[in-house]
Amino acid sequence: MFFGKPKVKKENDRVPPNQNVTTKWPVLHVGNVPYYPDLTDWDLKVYGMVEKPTTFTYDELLTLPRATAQNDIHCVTGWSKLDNVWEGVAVKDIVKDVGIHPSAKYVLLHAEEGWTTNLPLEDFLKESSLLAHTHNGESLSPEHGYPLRAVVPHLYFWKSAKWLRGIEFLPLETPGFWEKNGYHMYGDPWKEERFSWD
Ligand SMILES: Nc1nc2c(c(=O)[nH]1)N[C@H]1C(S)=C(S)[C@@H](COP(=O)(O)O)O[C@H]1N2
Ligand SMILES: [Mo]
Repeated sequence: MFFGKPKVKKENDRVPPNQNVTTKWPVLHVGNVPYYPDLTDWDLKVYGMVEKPTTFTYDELLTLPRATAQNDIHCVTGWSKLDNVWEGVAVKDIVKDVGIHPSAKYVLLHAEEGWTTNLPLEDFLKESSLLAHTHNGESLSPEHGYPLRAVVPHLYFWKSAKWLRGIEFLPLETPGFWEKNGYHMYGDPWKEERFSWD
């Protein structure tokens, strides 16, 4: 009799090299946690190499189809957290009507206080990328990115900008905050692309 490989991935196959699984959720960022007593002053700008630059209010964002995703996150400092359930908006729904110009090849995500991170357009547009407002059934806490954060689970978690306020489409790759400070331009956890010299 033939027994196939088990369908469920073993935990080992899910944890990239030199990462440790935690059930806690560490808080990591530079700068201050922004607080929003109400969201009337909040918006999300989608701009750069697009036909129709668009500004979303929070209410407008909530009218878009609701996306749910389950994934694992891997922080460059060595912790991984498995089976996160996120709710929010799929990237493809945010960019649907903005008309990304064919010469746009990269994205720079802009957060509060001018914090940025860069990634290739193709990676941002991946099916698994989303803009999340909810984690494991609860609204994001201020520390984890309320009201909206990016979640790009296939790259190290520093690419997942908390307190997201802008999505800029660019023809050339522009390093973001950590990328300027020695982190890898791409950041594949399976290849351990932690630093620019890796
Ligand atoms: N705006 C902003 N987003 C950020 C960061 C930051 O400093 N500022 N740090 C990144 C890093 S290094 C990591 S590991 C994750 C941590 O997210 P968490 O605090 O929700 O675990 O957020 C990323 N997003
Ligand atoms: Mo990180």
